[in-house]
Amino acid sequence: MGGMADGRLIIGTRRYSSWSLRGWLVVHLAGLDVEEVLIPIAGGGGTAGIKVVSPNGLVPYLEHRGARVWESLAIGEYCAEIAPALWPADRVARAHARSIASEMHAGFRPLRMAMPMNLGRQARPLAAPLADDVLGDIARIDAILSETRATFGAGGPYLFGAGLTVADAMYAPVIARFLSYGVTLSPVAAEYAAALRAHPLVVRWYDEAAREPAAWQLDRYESIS
Ligand SMILES: N[C@@H](CCC(=O)N[C@@H](CS)C(=O)NCC(=O)O)C(=O)O
Repeated sequence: MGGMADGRLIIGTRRYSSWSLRGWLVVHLAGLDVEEVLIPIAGGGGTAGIKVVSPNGLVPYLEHRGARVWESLAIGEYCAEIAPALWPADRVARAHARSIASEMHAGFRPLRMAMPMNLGRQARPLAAPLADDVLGDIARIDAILSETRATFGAGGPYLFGAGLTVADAMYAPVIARFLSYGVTLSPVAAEYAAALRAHPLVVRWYDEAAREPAAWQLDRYESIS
């Protein structure tokens, strides 16, 4: 507590908390001065410490200069008010960015269940064949990434060019899953995945995850073969 920060960002275990990564990215991209509070997650929505601080019982949760913001996409919108470059400047590009960000926020449950984010897992495919709904999710995400890069990405390596947007932050965890589980992507999507993984903030998140104590690791994720 204390210090001169403008608020706090509550996140979960970096190794697993895919939604926290989204919120953390947009807060850092917007340059908010907030204290970071990490509550190790118990998995399966059962973390008592998160339930008592966050309105929806989930992380990420942001408190900033009187504003209380939960749900990662709402945190993205809040940060984009402070740093408008978090959405593309062009109206048509911005409409596309909002659409794909919402699609990620609301969907792809089969993929999420089959491939939980685990930053300690590296390029190791699942032992069992992928179900059709998981394959469908992968194909749709690959198409989103490829089409967005081809249509809007000419100015740089990210979805909308030179800088990360809220949309990139929303897709960062699924990229981490693809890398962890060795999912084969089309060349354009694979190139984007590599660029996002190499972004300094993503590198920092992975480095900090690697330094988390082994006691925070959860068998339910580590035992997935
Ligand atoms: N729709 C929410 C989802 C947030 C969410 O599911 N967070 C998980 C961790 S990634 C959580 O807080 N789980 C609590 C727990 O495991 O106890 C958002 O966009 O922020």
